[in-house]
Amino acid sequence: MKPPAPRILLTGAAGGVGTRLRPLLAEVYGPLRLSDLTAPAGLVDGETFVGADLADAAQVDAIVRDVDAIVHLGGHSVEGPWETILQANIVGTYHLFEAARRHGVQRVVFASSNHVMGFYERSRRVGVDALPRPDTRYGLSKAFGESLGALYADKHGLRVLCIRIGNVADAPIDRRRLAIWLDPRDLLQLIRIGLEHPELRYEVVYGASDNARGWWDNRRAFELGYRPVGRAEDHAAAVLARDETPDPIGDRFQGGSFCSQGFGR
Ligand code: 15L
Repeated sequence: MKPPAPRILLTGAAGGVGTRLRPLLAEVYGPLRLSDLTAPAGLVDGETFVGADLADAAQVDAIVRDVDAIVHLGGHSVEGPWETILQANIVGTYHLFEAARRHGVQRVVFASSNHVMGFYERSRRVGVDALPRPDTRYGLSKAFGESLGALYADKHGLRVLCIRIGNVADAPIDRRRLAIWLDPRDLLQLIRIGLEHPELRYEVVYGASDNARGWWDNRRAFELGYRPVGRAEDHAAAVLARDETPDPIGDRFQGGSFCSQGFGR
Protein backbone atom coordinates (compact mmCIF):
# COMPACT_ATOMS: atom_id res chain seq x y z
CA MET A 1 0.00 0.00 0.00
CA LYS A 2 1.23 3.51 -0.82
CA PRO A 3 2.11 5.51 2.32
CA PRO A 4 -0.17 8.52 2.90
CA ALA A 5 1.10 11.78 1.34
CA PRO A 6 2.88 14.02 3.87
CA ARG A 7 0.96 17.02 5.18
CA ILE A 8 2.91 19.95 3.78
CA LEU A 9 3.20 23.58 4.79
CA LEU A 10 4.38 25.96 2.06
CA THR A 11 5.56 29.32 3.40
CA GLY A 12 6.00 32.31 1.11
CA ALA A 13 3.07 30.93 -0.87
CA ALA A 14 2.03 34.33 -2.24
CA GLY A 15 5.44 35.13 -3.74
CA GLY A 16 6.59 34.55 -7.30
CA VAL A 17 8.19 31.15 -6.67
CA GLY A 18 5.40 30.06 -4.32
CA THR A 19 2.76 30.91 -6.89
CA ARG A 20 4.49 28.80 -9.56
CA LEU A 21 5.05 25.95 -7.14
CA ARG A 22 1.55 25.59 -5.68
CA PRO A 23 -0.04 23.64 -8.53
CA LEU A 24 3.08 21.52 -9.05
CA LEU A 25 3.24 20.53 -5.39
CA ALA A 26 -0.51 19.91 -5.18
CA GLU A 27 -0.32 17.50 -8.11
CA VAL A 28 2.16 15.34 -6.21
CA TYR A 29 1.14 15.78 -2.58
CA GLY A 30 -2.55 16.77 -2.68
CA PRO A 31 -3.89 19.25 -0.10
CA LEU A 32 -1.46 21.97 0.99
CA ARG A 33 -1.35 24.41 3.88
CA LEU A 34 -0.20 27.76 2.56
CA SER A 35 1.19 30.64 4.55
CA ASP A 36 2.41 34.16 3.88
CA LEU A 37 1.78 37.65 5.25
CA THR A 38 -1.25 38.01 2.98
CA ALA A 39 -3.35 35.41 1.19
CA PRO A 40 -2.30 34.43 -2.32
CA ALA A 41 -4.72 35.13 -5.14
CA GLY A 42 -6.89 32.33 -6.47
CA LEU A 43 -6.91 29.71 -3.72
CA VAL A 44 -8.14 26.42 -5.13
CA ASP A 45 -9.79 23.35 -3.59
CA GLY A 46 -7.38 21.56 -1.29
CA GLU A 47 -5.43 24.72 -0.41
CA THR A 48 -5.84 26.14 3.08
CA PHE A 49 -4.35 29.53 3.85
CA VAL A 50 -3.15 30.50 7.34
CA GLY A 51 -1.53 33.94 7.51
CA ALA A 52 1.60 34.48 9.62
CA ASP A 53 4.34 37.00 10.20
CA LEU A 54 7.52 34.93 10.51
CA ALA A 55 8.89 37.42 13.04
CA ASP A 56 6.10 36.41 15.46
CA ALA A 57 6.93 33.12 17.19
CA ALA A 58 3.32 32.37 18.20
CA GLN A 59 2.05 32.86 14.66
CA VAL A 60 4.77 30.60 13.28
CA ASP A 61 3.97 27.99 15.89
CA ALA A 62 0.34 27.98 14.74
CA ILE A 63 1.13 27.39 11.04
CA VAL A 64 3.59 24.58 11.78
CA ARG A 65 1.25 22.57 14.01
CA ASP A 66 0.13 19.22 12.51
CA VAL A 67 2.31 19.13 9.42
CA ASP A 68 4.89 16.50 8.47
CA ALA A 69 7.08 18.65 6.27
CA ILE A 70 7.74 22.29 5.44
CA VAL A 71 8.84 23.93 2.22
CA HIS A 72 10.16 27.24 3.51
CA LEU A 73 10.18 29.89 0.81
CA GLY A 74 8.99 32.62 3.18
CA GLY A 75 10.92 35.74 4.14
CA HIS A 76 12.39 38.71 2.28
CA SER A 77 13.59 37.50 -1.12
CA VAL A 78 15.99 40.26 -2.18
CA GLU A 79 18.40 42.69 -0.50
CA GLY A 80 16.77 44.94 2.09
CA PRO A 81 17.46 47.07 5.15
CA TRP A 82 19.08 45.20 8.04
CA GLU A 83 15.99 45.34 10.25
CA THR A 84 13.84 43.77 7.49
CA ILE A 85 16.34 40.99 6.80
CA LEU A 86 16.87 40.39 10.51
CA GLN A 87 13.18 39.96 11.30
CA ALA A 88 11.96 38.15 8.17
CA ASN A 89 14.93 35.91 7.40
CA ILE A 90 17.00 35.45 10.53
CA VAL A 91 14.51 35.65 13.39
CA GLY A 92 11.79 34.22 11.11
CA THR A 93 13.82 31.20 10.03
CA TYR A 94 14.81 30.54 13.62
CA HIS A 95 11.13 30.60 14.63
CA LEU A 96 10.34 28.19 11.84
CA PHE A 97 13.00 25.60 12.76
CA GLU A 98 12.16 25.92 16.44
CA ALA A 99 8.47 25.33 15.78
CA ALA A 100 9.38 22.40 13.51
CA ARG A 101 11.42 20.84 16.29
CA ARG A 102 8.71 21.36 18.91
CA HIS A 103 6.01 19.88 16.70
CA GLY A 104 8.05 16.91 15.51
CA VAL A 105 8.11 17.97 11.85
CA GLN A 106 10.24 15.46 9.97
CA ARG A 107 11.55 17.42 7.00
CA VAL A 108 12.32 20.99 6.05
CA VAL A 109 13.24 22.13 2.56
CA PHE A 110 14.88 25.52 2.96
CA ALA A 111 14.92 27.93 0.03
CA SER A 112 18.45 29.22 0.24
CA SER A 113 19.90 31.35 -2.51
CA ASN A 114 22.79 31.63 -4.93
CA HIS A 115 23.54 34.90 -3.12
CA VAL A 116 25.19 32.91 -0.32
CA MET A 117 28.02 32.51 -2.86
CA GLY A 118 27.58 35.71 -4.86
CA PHE A 119 31.10 37.08 -4.45
CA TYR A 120 32.78 34.19 -6.24
CA GLU A 121 34.05 35.31 -9.61
CA ARG A 122 32.26 33.87 -12.61
CA SER A 123 35.48 32.17 -13.71
CA ARG A 124 35.33 29.99 -10.58
CA ARG A 125 33.37 26.73 -10.42
CA VAL A 126 32.00 26.37 -6.91
CA GLY A 127 30.61 23.35 -5.13
CA VAL A 128 28.97 23.10 -1.74
CA ASP A 129 32.27 22.68 0.12
CA ALA A 130 33.50 26.19 -0.75
CA LEU A 131 33.28 28.88 1.94
CA PRO A 132 30.20 31.11 1.80
CA ARG A 133 30.89 34.51 0.21
CA PRO A 134 27.54 36.32 0.59
CA ASP A 135 26.98 39.34 -1.62
CA THR A 136 24.30 41.08 0.48
CA ARG A 137 22.67 41.07 3.90
CA TYR A 138 20.09 38.89 2.15
CA GLY A 139 22.75 36.35 1.08
CA LEU A 140 24.15 36.41 4.60
CA SER A 141 20.71 35.61 6.03
CA LYS A 142 20.49 32.60 3.71
CA ALA A 143 23.91 31.39 4.90
CA PHE A 144 22.50 31.66 8.43
CA GLY A 145 19.45 29.62 7.43
CA GLU A 146 21.66 26.88 5.97
CA SER A 147 23.68 26.67 9.19
CA LEU A 148 20.51 26.68 11.24
CA GLY A 149 19.31 23.73 9.15
CA ALA A 150 22.54 21.86 9.90
CA LEU A 151 22.11 22.47 13.63
CA TYR A 152 18.54 21.21 13.66
CA ALA A 153 19.48 18.18 11.54
CA ASP A 154 22.49 17.21 13.64
CA LYS A 155 21.11 18.05 17.06
CA HIS A 156 17.40 17.38 16.69
CA GLY A 157 17.14 14.85 13.87
CA LEU A 158 15.22 16.90 11.32
CA ARG A 159 15.90 16.00 7.71
CA VAL A 160 16.91 19.18 5.93
CA LEU A 161 17.61 20.05 2.32
CA CYS A 162 18.88 23.55 1.51
CA ILE A 163 18.47 24.55 -2.12
CA ARG A 164 20.65 27.47 -3.27
CA ILE A 165 18.12 28.67 -5.78
CA GLY A 166 19.39 30.45 -8.87
CA ASN A 167 16.53 32.17 -10.67
CA VAL A 168 13.14 30.51 -11.06
CA ALA A 169 11.35 31.53 -14.25
CA ASP A 170 9.77 29.97 -17.31
CA ALA A 171 12.96 30.78 -19.23
CA PRO A 172 16.30 32.54 -18.48
CA ILE A 173 15.68 36.29 -18.53
CA ASP A 174 19.23 37.56 -19.18
CA ARG A 175 22.86 36.45 -19.67
CA ARG A 176 23.53 35.88 -16.00
CA ARG A 177 20.39 33.80 -15.70
CA LEU A 178 21.60 31.55 -18.56
CA ALA A 179 24.05 30.26 -15.93
CA ILE A 180 21.68 30.13 -12.94
CA TRP A 181 18.21 29.51 -14.38
CA LEU A 182 15.96 27.03 -12.57
CA ASP A 183 13.02 25.61 -14.46
CA PRO A 184 10.05 25.28 -12.03
CA ARG A 185 9.82 21.56 -12.90
CA ASP A 186 13.42 21.15 -11.75
CA LEU A 187 12.70 23.04 -8.55
CA LEU A 188 9.88 20.56 -7.93
CA GLN A 189 12.31 17.67 -8.49
CA LEU A 190 14.73 19.08 -5.92
CA ILE A 191 11.95 19.69 -3.42
CA ARG A 192 10.78 16.10 -3.88
CA ILE A 193 14.30 14.92 -3.03
CA GLY A 194 14.08 16.99 0.14
CA LEU A 195 10.66 15.62 1.04
CA GLU A 196 11.18 11.98 0.11
CA HIS A 197 14.79 10.87 -0.16
CA PRO A 198 15.13 8.05 2.41
CA GLU A 199 18.77 8.76 3.28
CA LEU A 200 18.64 12.52 3.48
CA ARG A 201 19.88 14.03 6.74
CA TYR A 202 21.37 17.41 5.83
CA GLU A 203 22.37 18.49 2.35
CA VAL A 204 22.99 21.65 0.39
CA VAL A 205 22.43 21.62 -3.36
CA TYR A 206 22.32 24.23 -6.11
CA GLY A 207 18.97 25.04 -7.63
CA ALA A 208 19.99 25.22 -11.28
CA SER A 209 18.68 23.46 -14.38
CA ASP A 210 20.85 21.82 -17.03
CA ASN A 211 22.72 25.06 -17.82
CA ALA A 212 25.74 24.66 -20.12
CA ARG A 213 27.06 28.06 -18.95
CA GLY A 214 26.56 27.28 -15.25
CA TRP A 215 29.13 28.00 -12.53
CA TRP A 216 28.20 25.43 -9.94
CA ASP A 217 29.37 21.92 -9.25
CA ASN A 218 26.05 20.30 -8.38
CA ARG A 219 27.26 16.71 -8.08
CA ARG A 220 25.58 16.17 -4.72
CA ALA A 221 22.19 16.88 -6.26
CA PHE A 222 22.91 14.38 -9.03
CA GLU A 223 23.99 11.76 -6.49
CA LEU A 224 20.64 12.27 -4.75
CA GLY A 225 18.84 11.53 -8.02
CA TYR A 226 18.36 14.98 -9.57
CA ARG A 227 17.92 14.90 -13.36
CA PRO A 228 17.09 18.43 -14.56
CA VAL A 229 14.91 18.76 -17.64
CA GLY A 230 15.25 22.51 -18.30
CA ARG A 231 18.11 23.41 -20.69
CA ALA A 232 19.15 27.05 -20.56
CA GLU A 233 21.02 26.69 -23.84
CA ASP A 234 17.72 26.22 -25.68
CA HIS A 235 17.02 29.88 -24.84
CA ALA A 236 20.56 31.22 -25.35
CA ALA A 237 20.15 32.65 -28.85
CA ALA A 238 17.11 34.70 -27.78
CA VAL A 239 18.81 35.96 -24.61
CA LEU A 240 22.11 36.84 -26.32
CA ALA A 241 20.30 38.83 -29.01
CA ARG A 242 19.05 41.29 -26.37
CA ASP A 243 21.04 44.40 -25.35
CA GLU A 244 22.13 44.53 -21.73
CA THR A 245 23.53 47.46 -19.79
CA PRO A 246 27.07 46.58 -18.67
CA ASP A 247 27.74 46.44 -14.92
CA PRO A 248 31.52 46.26 -14.35
CA ILE A 249 31.18 44.81 -10.83
CA GLY A 250 28.04 42.73 -11.30
CA ASP A 251 29.30 41.18 -14.54
CA ARG A 252 32.42 39.94 -12.81
CA PHE A 253 30.79 38.13 -9.90
CA GLN A 254 28.24 35.33 -9.76
CA GLY A 255 25.77 37.38 -7.72
CA GLY A 256 25.46 40.02 -10.48
CA SER A 257 23.76 43.26 -9.45
CA PHE A 258 23.47 42.04 -5.84
CA CYS A 259 27.30 42.48 -5.74
CA SER A 260 27.35 45.94 -7.25
CA GLN A 261 24.67 47.32 -4.90
CA GLY A 262 26.53 49.50 -2.39
CA PHE A 263 29.93 48.16 -3.54
CA GLY A 264 32.61 50.24 -1.85
CA ARG A 265 35.86 48.40 -2.43
C1 15L B 1 17.37 35.46 -5.46
O1 15L B 1 17.78 34.90 -4.46
C2 15L B 1 16.11 36.25 -5.44
O2 15L B 1 15.18 35.75 -4.52
C3 15L B 1 15.49 36.36 -6.80
O3 15L B 1 14.53 37.39 -6.75
C4 15L B 1 16.50 36.63 -7.91
O4 15L B 1 16.94 37.92 -7.80
C5 15L B 1 17.63 35.61 -7.85
O5 15L B 1 18.16 35.50 -6.57
C6 15L B 1 18.76 35.90 -8.83
O6 15L B 1 19.93 35.86 -8.44
O7 15L B 1 18.46 36.09 -10.01
